[in-house]
Amino acid sequence: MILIGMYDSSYTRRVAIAMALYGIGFEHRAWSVGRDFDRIRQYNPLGRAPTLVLDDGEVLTESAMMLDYLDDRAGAGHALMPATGIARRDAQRLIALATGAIDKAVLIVLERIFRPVEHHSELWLSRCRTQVEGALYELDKACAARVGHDWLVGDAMTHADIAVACFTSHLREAIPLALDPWPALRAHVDRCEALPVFRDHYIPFDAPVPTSKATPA
Ligand SMILES: N[C@@H](CCC(=O)N[C@@H](CS)C(=O)NCC(=O)O)C(=O)O
Repeated sequence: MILIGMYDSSYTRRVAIAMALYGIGFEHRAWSVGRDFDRIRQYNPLGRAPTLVLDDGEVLTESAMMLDYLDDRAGAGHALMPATGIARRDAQRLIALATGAIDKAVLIVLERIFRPVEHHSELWLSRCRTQVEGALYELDKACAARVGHDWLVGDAMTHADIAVACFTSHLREAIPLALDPWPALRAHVDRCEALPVFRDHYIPFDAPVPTSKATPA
C-alpha cells in the first residue's frame, strides 16, 4: 500500500498511526499538497492528503474511509473502534468533535495562505475560532471525566485517542493555540504524543507565510 501525504497533515498522521498499530506495512510518499499537487492528482483528483493506494490499485481519498478499510482488515475484536453500543457512539462523538475542530482550523490556515492579509474576514476567522474552542471545551470535559483511565473510551487505545491527539496537536501548532484553558485535554494529548508510535509519525507544522499586497498569493 502507498500512503501519500506529509505527517504535518493530521489526517494523514492519523491514518499512518493506525496502520502502524495494526502492523500493516506501507510505502510512505511524503508529498506536499502545495508543492506536489500535480503528483498527488495523478492518484487522487482532489489533490489532497491523505491518499491511500491499495495493493490492487484502488485509491481511497477520504481518511474516514481509509480507517474503515483498515478496521475491516483488522477484523472484529482487533479494530481500533469499539464494535457496537455506547462505547462506539462515545468514540464517534469524540472523533466528530475533533474532526469538526480540525476542519475549521484548516479553513483558518487556508484563509491565511490564499487570501491577502488585507482581505481577511475577521468575522469569518473569529467564527471559526469560536467553533474550534467550543469543540476543545467539550473534549476537555471528556478527558477530565476519564482521569485515572489511560484512554478516552474503554480500556484500550481507540481511534478517538488518535484523532483527539493528532488533531489537537495540529491545532496547537497551526493556529497556533495554547491549550492552557483545556488542561485535561492537554494532559491526554501530551501522554499520547509521548508514545513511540506518535513520535515516529510526526513532523512539525511548517507555518505558511501569510500573503499580503507585497507578496501576492
Ligand atoms: N476530509 C478529508 C480532509 C483532508 C484534508 O483537508 N487534507 C488537507 C491536508 S491537511 C489537504 O489536502 N488540503 C489541501 C486542499 O484541500 O486543497 C480527509 O479526512 O481525508
